Amino acid sequence: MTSDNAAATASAAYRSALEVIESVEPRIAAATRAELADQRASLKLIASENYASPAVLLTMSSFLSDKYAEGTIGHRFYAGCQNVDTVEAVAAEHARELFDAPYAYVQPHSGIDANLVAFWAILATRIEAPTLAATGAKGVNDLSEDDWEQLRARFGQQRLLGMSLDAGGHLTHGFRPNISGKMFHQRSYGTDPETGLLDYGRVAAAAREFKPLILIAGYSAYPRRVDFATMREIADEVGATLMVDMAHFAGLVAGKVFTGDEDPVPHAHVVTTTTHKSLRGPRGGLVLATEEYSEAVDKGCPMVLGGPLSHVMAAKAVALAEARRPEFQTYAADVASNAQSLAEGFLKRDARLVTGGTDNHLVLLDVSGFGLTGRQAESALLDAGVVTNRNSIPRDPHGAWYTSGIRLGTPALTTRGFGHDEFDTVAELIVDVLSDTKADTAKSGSPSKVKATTAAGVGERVRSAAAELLDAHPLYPGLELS
Ligand code: DSN
Repeated sequence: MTSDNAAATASAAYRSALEVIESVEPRIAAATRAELADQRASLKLIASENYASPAVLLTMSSFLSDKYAEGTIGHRFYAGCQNVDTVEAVAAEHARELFDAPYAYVQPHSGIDANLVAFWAILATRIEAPTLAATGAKGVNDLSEDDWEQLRARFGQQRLLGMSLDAGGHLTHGFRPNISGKMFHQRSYGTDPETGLLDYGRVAAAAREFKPLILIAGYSAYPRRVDFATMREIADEVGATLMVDMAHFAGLVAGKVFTGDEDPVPHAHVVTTTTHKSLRGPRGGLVLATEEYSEAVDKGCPMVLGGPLSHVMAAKAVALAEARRPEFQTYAADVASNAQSLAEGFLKRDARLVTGGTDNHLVLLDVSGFGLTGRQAESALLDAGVVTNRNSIPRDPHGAWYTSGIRLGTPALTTRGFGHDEFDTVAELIVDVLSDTKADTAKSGSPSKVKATTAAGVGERVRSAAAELLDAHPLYPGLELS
């Protein structure tokens, strides 16, 4: 199909679907149309968002949603799952081939779910099996209440070492308000106070002292690459399982930007990811594992997951098939080189970046130099049509809610076709807004709780400059809803 034909076919499909929806609940049809209009009209720089293809999006609107299929391929708790088996097997096959992984599990509904499956699988493989052997039980169903009590006590004493939230780690990596910080005794490793970079010597020292069951690598706001071979050496030295959460950079792994020591799959025991960020698939998660952990991962549903979303697994299969095409490697390389252009655009305008730059898909802008908190900057940028999210920076004086940083990523706008010049202009527009935004600190002693005001006319000027860029790179070109 040519791209013109594909756009015409997708337009017809969406128009028909919206007509059907409109006849039942017009407000939902209207919100769906409005969301496309909003996304088309804004500079989307949220590092964890992207635009999936019409093929991926359309795959989710299907009859597969109507089927219950708890369990796993060929072993379901419901009858009549042959088509779901096909869908799950095709998605898993694409995931294994794309990432060169021995085993893939495509059921998780999100990245947090994928991490829960991984935690359970690691506990089940590392702790449950020896305990089962000691009790003489053949399986989990044979365990007595006393055995379970012992297991719970043993689980409670396990340790997790992950990257701290303010250094760029994720809340599921042991942050207290998340279950990961409650299931495990938790400790974090940070980054070097001078450079903001990961210091593997310090990670190793923390691992030697803490002796975690699980060492987690991966991040959601660290703008640099990670040496997973070294992380594996550290894990092996202390007998830990290396779990890598590649939710943010799975697209760069799939697109062969991260290879060798920077590809987590050959080094980690278990790898988790979302499918909707740089991987550009539907909203969801997946887990890759070595054979040793595969049996326990396969029990993710119903152990910690609700029934699989078969229509989303189908869309994962379509997205993973797209990611296996050569053009996805070009896309991934562009995501990384565009992030460099964005970083250079900030640096030449004297803005401060955490770690001084980037070599992945995101930059972390320290907005304290503009006299703003992350929350004030996020809000001023949103008013000018630039969608970002506030983010802590290492040792952030304003904490995780107000923050001192803005996280910006290139995956979405690269999908729209933005290149180096456009990202340089994006940096210029952001610096314009932030330079002309002043916090009203006179009203309160705390700069974190007050509003900031952008000088008159700046928002309009930036909106109009952004509109020029966006018009030149339309989202879903040729797709018309009316
Ligand atoms: N929502 C993801 C992100 O923005 O990084 C993390 O859960």
